[in-house]
Amino acid sequence: MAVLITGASAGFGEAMCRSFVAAGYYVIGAARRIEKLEALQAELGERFLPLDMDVSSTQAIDDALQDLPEPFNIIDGLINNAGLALGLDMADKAHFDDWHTMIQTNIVGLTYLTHKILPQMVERKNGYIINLGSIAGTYPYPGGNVYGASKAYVRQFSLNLRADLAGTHVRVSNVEPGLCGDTEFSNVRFKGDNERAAKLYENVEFIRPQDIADTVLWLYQRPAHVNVNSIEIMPVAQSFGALPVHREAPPPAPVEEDFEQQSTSLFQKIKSWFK
Ligand code: 8X3
Repeated sequence: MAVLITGASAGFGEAMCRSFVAAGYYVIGAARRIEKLEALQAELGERFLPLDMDVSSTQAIDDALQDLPEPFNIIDGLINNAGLALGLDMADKAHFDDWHTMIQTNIVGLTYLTHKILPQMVERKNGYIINLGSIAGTYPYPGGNVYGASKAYVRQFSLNLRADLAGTHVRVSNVEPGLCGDTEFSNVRFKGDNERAAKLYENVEFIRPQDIADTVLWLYQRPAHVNVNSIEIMPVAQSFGALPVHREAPPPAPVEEDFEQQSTSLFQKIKSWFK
């Protein structure tokens, strides 16, 4: 029996692989960058299986999951961690390709993998799906457009799975982190503008991958009768602001004289001509 963790080559995923192996689980770490996973395997040993998988491609998911060796072929934990944000432009300036990639990875990939693994969990009446959502799925912010919408999907999908899975003993949680550093998240979002990415974390005590890995492992180790539906985590340094209100003075109303005033002023004018 194993736990499958996507996005395992860096950040949250990598930290989760270490934590879960250290806790005694068999872990499949899935990602596109196989060389990073192999380095992780050299460190973690035989409890860790590197899996070359691009979650944005349903075909790649099918291919990767064929012929998993024992004991990795029985997956009782699925941690849908792979996902990305691309760009922070306003909706009218954003690139559709970026929107498409986010939808394909954060929504389609996560949904397809869940659809693929879920039946075996239901059949065995045992399983746990932990999705990585985001505070962006609850709180809108400028430039969050499709990224936030994709995480709102993950949030609602997680809750709807709970509704469908009643009586199956399969658990589902949505983990919703806020500002997290020491990951590639912002470097990817800003497309390699590492200076801009670094600025976001300047003088901020941010959440770290290990904080998320600790939380996910804690969830996984709750007793079988406990389901934490969602868990929202922010650094203490991050909080909420007032909702902005755009104010614009109305244009001055045209001055309309009434008929009596108009005729009086016209009469005065004509009178003045004969003076
Ligand atoms: C990451 C958190 O605030 O950058 O999902 O959207 S945020």
